Amino acid sequence: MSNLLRCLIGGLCLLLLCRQGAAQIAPLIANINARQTTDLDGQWQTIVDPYDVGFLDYRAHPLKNNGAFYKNYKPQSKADFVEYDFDTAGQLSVPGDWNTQRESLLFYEGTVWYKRSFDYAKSPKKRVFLHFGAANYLAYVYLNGEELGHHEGGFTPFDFEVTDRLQTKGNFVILRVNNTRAKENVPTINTDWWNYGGITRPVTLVEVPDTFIQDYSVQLEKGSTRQIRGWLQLNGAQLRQSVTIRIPEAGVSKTLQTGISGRVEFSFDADLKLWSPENPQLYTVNISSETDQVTDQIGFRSIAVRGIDILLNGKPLFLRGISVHEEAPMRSGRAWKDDDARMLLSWAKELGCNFVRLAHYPHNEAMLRVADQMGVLVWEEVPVYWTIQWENPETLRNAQSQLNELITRDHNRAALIIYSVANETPVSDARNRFLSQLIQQAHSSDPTRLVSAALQAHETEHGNRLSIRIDDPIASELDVMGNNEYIGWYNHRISDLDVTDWTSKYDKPLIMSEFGADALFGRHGDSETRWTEEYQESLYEHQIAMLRRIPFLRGTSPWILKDFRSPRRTLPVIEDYFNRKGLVSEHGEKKKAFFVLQKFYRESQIAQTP
Ligand code: GCB
Repeated sequence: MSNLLRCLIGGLCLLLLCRQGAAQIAPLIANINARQTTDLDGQWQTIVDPYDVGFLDYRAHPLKNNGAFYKNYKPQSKADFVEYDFDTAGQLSVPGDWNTQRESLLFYEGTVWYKRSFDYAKSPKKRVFLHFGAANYLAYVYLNGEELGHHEGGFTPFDFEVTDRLQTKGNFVILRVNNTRAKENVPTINTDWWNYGGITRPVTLVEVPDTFIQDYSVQLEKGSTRQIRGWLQLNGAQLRQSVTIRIPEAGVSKTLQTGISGRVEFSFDADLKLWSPENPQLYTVNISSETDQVTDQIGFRSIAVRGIDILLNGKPLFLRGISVHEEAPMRSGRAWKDDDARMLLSWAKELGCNFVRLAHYPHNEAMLRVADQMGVLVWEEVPVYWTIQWENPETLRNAQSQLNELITRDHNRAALIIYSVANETPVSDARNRFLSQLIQQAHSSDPTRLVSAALQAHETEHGNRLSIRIDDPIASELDVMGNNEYIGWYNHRISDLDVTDWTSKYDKPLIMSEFGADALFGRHGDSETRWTEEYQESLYEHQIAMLRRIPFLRGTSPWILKDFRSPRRTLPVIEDYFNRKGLVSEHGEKKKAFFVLQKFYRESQIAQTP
């Protein structure tokens, strides 16, 4: 085959790896923290632009002249008309949501422009990528007055190659970040969480060699506890190379050859100490090619389902979980750093958890890294929440792209065992088709993990008993069924939990992915008085008694670890725009129900210890 043909095929494969519809966006680079990076975090100049005057002219056409804010144009004479100025505008911290940094922005939904200047001395023969951990929701990115591209979806990473656009001095990067809700978006306009806007995760310049290791998977083969199966993808001009995978502590060293598209797949045996919540063993894995090398910390464990059981490393397991929103533990706003992850997961551990459900969208990467280190199993989720536009192909493409970015970022994390593709979505043919495509995508992109969704079962009354049957057509395609129920809060009374029976049409494990009740920390009363710690405590007691009677239950993740902000929650004094179903208040105070769940988990742990 001629070299020209090889290059063409290689180039085509790389193009296919780029996400559809966002051609300017570069393929994601795995494990950027192990790369040579320059962080662009800190104070950025910002302009709040509710009418998008820096983006559209008064006829709503895109601005191309010097009035466009991304040009960062400065008056050339005293008569020059320029109606914006980043240099004298206010600042916001990056990473960070804008809502909790400035009182006037708490409820703000619209555009904020961000600008940051930097110098950059690029090493010869290196390529540079501008990487964003996340920006909610829509981000247009410009460098030195030119558009790099845009990204949709508020919770996943994206990057742009800037190798040929960087100057040694005086670069400026500008973003238009817009968090306006829209029906066709993912999520759609209606949610029960705060629509935090801004550049909510770190911004980094990543420097890599001309041909670099773009991504790799080093994981145990599904169902195996000793066979490693994986692949590696190079990016650049020199796509055929010899590459080596080394795990020194396990005595592994394998040298392989990439094909014309820069990819190689591999499979070999290794004698490994398996990762588990009790022993979160991580191995240093060195991956090198002729032009590049990268080191990761990877744990090896197997996760599978057999009938109604979930098997971790071949042994049945009960997932003692808790649902978590991505809100900082002891300050306001979005969580994004290691310390946040460590504190949230420490609370989960104190509860006795071996599992967390990261609801309702992809959380930051630090959460996964810290879960790997602390030994906490993870359910990750895409924001296909409530009523998405099931018939809209653009909405599906958007959900697929967010799922793809999530899988690409986290597919080497041992902690991650479940991808959830939806939360409380009403059954219809269009919804079933939509979810079916996401389920297939998750299974084919990452065959080593389980796929779930938080469903809602419906009940019938039989005399004085309540009967609930899990019978959702999409469940037949899931590995694990999730189910949310609010018996004793949104429907029925707490005492009805004592007469509720569960059945399922499917021979599959169930995780009760939500139940709960709101309680304001420090508000007391009897167990029938709403909003009190005693009501919440009683609901947990009766829920747990009911859960113990579900034969196919293999996990729980009650709603929720900590009180979180939600614009739906308007009740003065009690809610004040917080969902109060937390077991911990927004200030870290533990409510009575915390200790009820802790007791249940301690008992389950003892029952499970061999
Ligand atoms: C649910 C949703 C969750 C809400 C929760 C609630 O069913 O999945 O996002 O926050 O109920 O508190 O109502």
